[in-house]
Amino acid sequence: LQIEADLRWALAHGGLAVHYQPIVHLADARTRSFEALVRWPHPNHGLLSPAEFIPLAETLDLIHDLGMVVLRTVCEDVRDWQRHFAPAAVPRVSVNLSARQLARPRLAHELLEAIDRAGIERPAIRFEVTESLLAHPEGPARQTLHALRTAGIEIMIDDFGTGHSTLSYLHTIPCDQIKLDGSFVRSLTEDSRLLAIVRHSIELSHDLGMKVVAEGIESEAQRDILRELGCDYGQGYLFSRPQDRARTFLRLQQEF
Ligand code: G
Ligand code: G
Ligand code: MN
Ligand code: NA
Repeated sequence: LQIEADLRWALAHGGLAVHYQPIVHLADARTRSFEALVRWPHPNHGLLSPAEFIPLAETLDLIHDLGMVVLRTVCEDVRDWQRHFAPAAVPRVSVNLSARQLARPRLAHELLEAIDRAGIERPAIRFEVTESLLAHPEGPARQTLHALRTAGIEIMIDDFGTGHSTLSYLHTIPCDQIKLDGSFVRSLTEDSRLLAIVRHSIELSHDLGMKVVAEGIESEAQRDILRELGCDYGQGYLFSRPQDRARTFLRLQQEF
């Protein structure tokens, strides 16, 4: 298939792009960190979203290569930003890890090596993992998360609330923050039961010593409710869409 050949080519020749979406303090809307989101500017099909090619990369067993390309790109961008701005002022960047990638026994070593090679401090990078991946608490994924945290790297639980085992893993899993799935945010203003679930999820996370990011915030009404509920951070089109490296640089210039 042509698309498969194209993906292999893009991976080997710098054909993927990483965009950055700000995660802001809900209190004052200042950028607190970024989520790295991969894009594929395809010569014939336009800018492809990861939903369109991550499954293909997994099928072709290219997901680890893709993940390492994204991580190396992010590390280079962070190093570049740290040269231009005070390193302490440069927000951390979270990188998504897929379930298939987390099954690799030596993953933690490979990730840490990439970060160290770039010459940036380890805590500059964070990783996001989906909670469905944590359903089976033993195995390499869990060891990888432990090893990363021991090395000073924070773990964020992505799409929180959409899995089937939220309460059963939460007390044992090594993580620092949760990202409340956008599906909870979307109907927050009309649904009092949803409101109760979100309120208690935030309270539960705080009791466990974790901060909360709400994803998919598109309206001021959603932001105001989440702020009232004590949610720490927000991400969504209300604040900013994911932006390319150049626009992200301009944002840093304006804010820091
Ligand atoms: O905007 P959005 O279309 O960027 O992302 C769609 C999905 O792709 C999300 O679930 C997101 O977590 C995932 N995703 C984005 N970038 C990456 C990446 O670099 N690696 C992996 N494994 N998933 C990613
Ligand atoms: O699975 P994950 O949570 O990493 O996916 C994040 C996805 O959500 C990306 O595709 C990103 O582009 C998208 N996204 C970010 N902000 C918003 C938003 O405010 N509304 C919607 N609908 N999607 C968003
Ligand atoms: Mn994510
Ligand atoms: Na997310």
